[in-house]
Amino acid sequence: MANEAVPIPPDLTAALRAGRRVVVLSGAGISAESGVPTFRDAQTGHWARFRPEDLATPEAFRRNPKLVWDWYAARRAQLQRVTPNPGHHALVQMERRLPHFLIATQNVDGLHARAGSRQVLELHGNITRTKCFTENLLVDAWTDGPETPPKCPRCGGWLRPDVVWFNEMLPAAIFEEGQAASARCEVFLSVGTSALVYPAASLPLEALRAGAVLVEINPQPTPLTPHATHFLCGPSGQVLPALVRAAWPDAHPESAQ
Ligand code: BJW
Repeated sequence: MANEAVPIPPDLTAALRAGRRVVVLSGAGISAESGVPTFRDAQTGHWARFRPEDLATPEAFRRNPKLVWDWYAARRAQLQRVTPNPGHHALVQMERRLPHFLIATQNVDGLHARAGSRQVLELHGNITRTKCFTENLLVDAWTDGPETPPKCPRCGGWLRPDVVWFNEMLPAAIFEEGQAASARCEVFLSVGTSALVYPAASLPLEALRAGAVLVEINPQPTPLTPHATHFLCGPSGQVLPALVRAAWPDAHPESAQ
């Protein structure tokens, strides 16, 4: 893993200081330093222990709704024990200094908002929300009965987390906003994502096609790396604060303030 010494390209620092339009695509890696497991990292990722087709598809939920509900309930409980890390905080500092700044996150953990980021598109939903599997409507409250998952108070269907599983469409308006912002931005940061899951992984490519500088921040190369203008190799909890400090030396990017 790279460390604090990761060199920050001067043209990138200058672009940030000049207030260029910035879009960030974040993935599970940005929350790794908060203690939230990624999906595809060997040993520690969810998919090292479980098969996605058993837990993260509508078919899996139909087959074994209790298994899927319990897995998400355990992840929700774990999220209550973690806090945003310096990578999340650095993006808050960036947003405060840039007139056009947007985070499109694949994460369902809500940590960007908890850190204080305001312009956040949740492409894959949010694990703390619950909706009806039958009618797709959000549900705020329900009565726990003998069965798991609990039932929708309106129609009696199963309840499920409001996240996007494989073979499901992303929320259309949210994804379209991400696409439009990507096509307009001047700097695109792809942070902590394996860039394997579509359509989210198409956003950096759209930005590049439209002429943006593409910056990837990740301790490992990904399929996006050969396309990146700059590959800043290292954990986002170190690289993002270093980037903010290089652009705005008066900033204190590690903290929540
Ligand atoms: C660090 C770090 C540190 C570590 N600092 N970095 C064949 C080809 C192309 C596409 C498809 C295909 N077959 C099927 C598809 C479509 C499919 C897809 O893309 N599949 C690919 C896997 C092949 N996509 C879909 O199904 C999507 N819907 C769709 O396409 O709709 C149209 C359609 C409708 C009907 C039928 C068919 C199509 C929906 C995708 C939904 C993804 N859902 C999940 C679960 C969400 C809920 C939950 O949390 O449980 O989203 S899967 C999982 O992957 C999760 C993530 O958001 C997503 C992306 O993962 P991410 O964030 O990149 O994490 P990792 O673990 O992969 O990577 C972590 C990275 O961090 C690594 O690079 C590390 O190195 C790095 N890292 N520590 C910085 N400290």
